[in-house]
Amino acid sequence: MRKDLMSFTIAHLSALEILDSRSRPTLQVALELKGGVAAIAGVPSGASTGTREAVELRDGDQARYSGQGVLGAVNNVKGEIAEHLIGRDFTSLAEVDAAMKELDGTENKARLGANAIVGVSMALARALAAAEGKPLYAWLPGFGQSPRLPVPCFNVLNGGAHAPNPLDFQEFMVCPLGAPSMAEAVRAGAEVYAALKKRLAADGHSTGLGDEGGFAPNLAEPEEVLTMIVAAITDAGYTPGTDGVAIALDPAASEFRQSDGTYRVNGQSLSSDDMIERYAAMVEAYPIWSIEDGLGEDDHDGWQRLTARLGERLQLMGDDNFCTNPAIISAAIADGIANSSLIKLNQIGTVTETLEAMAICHRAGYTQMVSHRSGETPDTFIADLAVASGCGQLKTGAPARGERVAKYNRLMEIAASSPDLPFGRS
Ligand code: 2PG
Ligand code: MG
Repeated sequence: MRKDLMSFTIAHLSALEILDSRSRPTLQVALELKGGVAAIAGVPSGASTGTREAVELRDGDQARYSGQGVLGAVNNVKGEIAEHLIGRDFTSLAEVDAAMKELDGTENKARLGANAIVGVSMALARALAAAEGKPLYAWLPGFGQSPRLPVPCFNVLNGGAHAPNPLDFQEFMVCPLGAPSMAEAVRAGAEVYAALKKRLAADGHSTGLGDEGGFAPNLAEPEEVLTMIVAAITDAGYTPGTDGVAIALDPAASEFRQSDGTYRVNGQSLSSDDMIERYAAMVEAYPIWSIEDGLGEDDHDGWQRLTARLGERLQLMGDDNFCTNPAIISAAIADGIANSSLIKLNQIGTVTETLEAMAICHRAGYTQMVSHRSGETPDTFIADLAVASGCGQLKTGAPARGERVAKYNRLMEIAASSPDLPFGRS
């Protein structure tokens, strides 16, 4: 076993075009180490993407999947990447990730595709863990935070780019911060979700679902949604707030920022400062503890003012403006922007750089939340990543739809097999 740790060789590498949860093509990567240990990984894909994310390579051939095919990325795994990696001796995942980055040769993995590279990186991490006989969460390297089970943030109501309703804000999450255990936190999420469904139906709203499994009713005013969610938390028998079930928002404001720099919310045109005061009022009226992408990714000065105004009181998280990119996050920290970062593997394109981004946040006192994408596969890598990193927070959609539930179920499985792991925010 020790030998595997010191040095390993990739014997086979392959990829397949599969469908994600939104019926768009993505990659499944299969990797085998010399010695026979094999692993696969499914690559996630976003809809509300930051402009500086690593590039997801799509074929652009309009005759297939309206240009969304990923056969080019598949061929890059089976061709160039496989030729570069197979048969060589490596001693760490970081070495392989660096070798792929170098082979790609661009700043943003645009040549080979971040979707191709991240699939290989994830499959290799899984294979190396298996070769050492460890579960992935116990193998992934930490960086100072000890492993813990994360608070799950359930996206129970979808809008923005994830639903065809008039709601501009993208995500309304319920977070059982006060739950005593992983299993009780999942239970709270599911019970609030069921209570919300009942309320929506009773008020004559649709209970159809958005891309992340949250309801997508015909509501347009964010405060109206918040009122309904607080009522659902109470209906389900929980206390709204950080001692019980609190609310996290991801407005994904880049998506409704206009070319003149204003924000369009339910037909109203708001300046950055209007938005900041709107959030300040929301935080007074509702049990909100975290806001992600409250302003647009290019609204640098607005973000500084938002952080100065509400940063003491709230978790303010960068996503579209941070892109899990160590260099971008370092610059934002220096500029006093946000106090937390969302973490998505495919935004940066390797497991190693993802961990580096988390380490940078940790050193600066920025919290981190591991995240799914709106387009997912049943792959549960992020559940293990959240535990291994010890960041204490994970969002992976509603407690509904197989590709979301798979991650929550994985967390409960880890909790059951490792009863000593602490649970909750760090
Ligand atoms: C986000 C994500 C995940 P997408 O904005 O945080 O919820 O959405 O994957 O569409 O970028
Ligand atoms: Mg986001």
